[in-house]
Amino acid sequence: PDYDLAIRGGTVATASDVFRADVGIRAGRIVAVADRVEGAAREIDASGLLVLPGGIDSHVHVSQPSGPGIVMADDFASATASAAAGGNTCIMPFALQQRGMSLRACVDDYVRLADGACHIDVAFHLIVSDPTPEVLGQELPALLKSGYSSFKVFMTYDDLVLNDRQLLDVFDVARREGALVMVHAEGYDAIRFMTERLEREGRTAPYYHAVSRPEIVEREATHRAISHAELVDVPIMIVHVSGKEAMEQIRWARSRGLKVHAETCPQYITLTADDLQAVDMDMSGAKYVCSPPPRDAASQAAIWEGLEQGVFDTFSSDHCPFRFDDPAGKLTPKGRSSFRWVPNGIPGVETRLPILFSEGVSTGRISLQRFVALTSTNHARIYGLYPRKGSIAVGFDADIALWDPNRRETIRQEILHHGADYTPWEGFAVTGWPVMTVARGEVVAENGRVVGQKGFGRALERTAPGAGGTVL
Ligand code: DUC
Ligand code: ZN
Ligand code: ZN
Ligand code: ZN
Repeated sequence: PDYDLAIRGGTVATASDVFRADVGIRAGRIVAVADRVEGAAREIDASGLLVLPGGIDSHVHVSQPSGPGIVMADDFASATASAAAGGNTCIMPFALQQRGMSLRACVDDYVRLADGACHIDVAFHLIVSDPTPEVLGQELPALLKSGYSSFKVFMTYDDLVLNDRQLLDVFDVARREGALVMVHAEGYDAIRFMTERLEREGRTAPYYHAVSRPEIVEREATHRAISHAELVDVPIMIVHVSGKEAMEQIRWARSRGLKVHAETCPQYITLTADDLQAVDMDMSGAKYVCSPPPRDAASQAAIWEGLEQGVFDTFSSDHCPFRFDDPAGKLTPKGRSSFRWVPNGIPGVETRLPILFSEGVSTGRISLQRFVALTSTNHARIYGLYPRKGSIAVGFDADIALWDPNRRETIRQEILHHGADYTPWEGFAVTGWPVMTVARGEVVAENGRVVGQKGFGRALERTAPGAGGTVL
């Protein structure tokens, strides 16, 4: 046969077009996109379905150390299984440098953990937490040259925060190496000040996590990151933008011609700080503790505007899963004593795409093309995976998700594949669902079942950011 697989009769969407076509696949690659593709060893009938580039989730945390006694709920096997079931064909987790350790040694650890475990492809970003002369002078430049072309820095957290001088130093390395810096923009000192005041007042329930880091704190750090990036002349990505305040800074930066990219996440269009209040301010609010915290209705509306108008390049999950009812998760003894110690993060790699499809495409807020751009193509372009991943065209990896645009589902923990014991979207009704995921030509998930092999997914090397076309 001419093809290993043909996906026939569906409606193909890319970031620019929607059209009727069959897709022919050989040796894991797309080799034909045409009116009729015949003579395949296997055919999949996609009539009535959308044929979309597999989701790329460029912001996912897997197996990251998260504090004493705390265990992240997903390893590479469960994270990639969950991602595949949710219509994704590639995730981009972080290789975290722990203070006092070599960056290279940390990267090697993550690659070892991922090896043989992944259902779909992964491509690592770095996290730099300890920019020693050795890291700035040798390790980081070498890694940025060798296929790790983006790294994240934090402006808060005791174990991760970089001061302004350190930010400028790592930005400067990124500029020299043509790398992209992802910035967690929340201000450390302001959060400490707010946290200590709340604790003195006895306000320690999970809800006060949101009060301790209001939008002002995010706006200030976003402005500072942008200013430092302008000084150094380096492109940055402001990750997990939660609301209108930080968005104003991003618009301002762009109006000055600065290369500032922006990402947002499902929690900022669907959750609010009120979700952290839970019932009687009990500990169940901890299920929604993430950073930045979800805001209010006005910020949700602003985020939607940004998704529609192109303020945001990427829509990622920021999957950062902890079990709820578990002393190694949200309910550590210390976490019960104050929000300050509740691990920050929520699971979402499997629900990201259905939430945006339903709330965005099914409601008519965004086009199908924009959905594809926000969930796949722009991730590939910005992070150096294009033109290998991120579209449906001849020569690309056969990374494809089939969607039933009319299928109604209710998100529930019992249908998900992640390692967490809850979903923040329990009971959330959606219209539109990924019914099959094909990764490099192999069916890896089908109708809620993960059918692919652990170890099929590979760790990918990347080219320089934006090498595959316009950086948006
Ligand atoms: N930042 C993230 O990007 N993810 C989870 C927690 C955090 O602070
Ligand atoms: Zn972050
Ligand atoms: Zn951009
Ligand atoms: Zn994150």
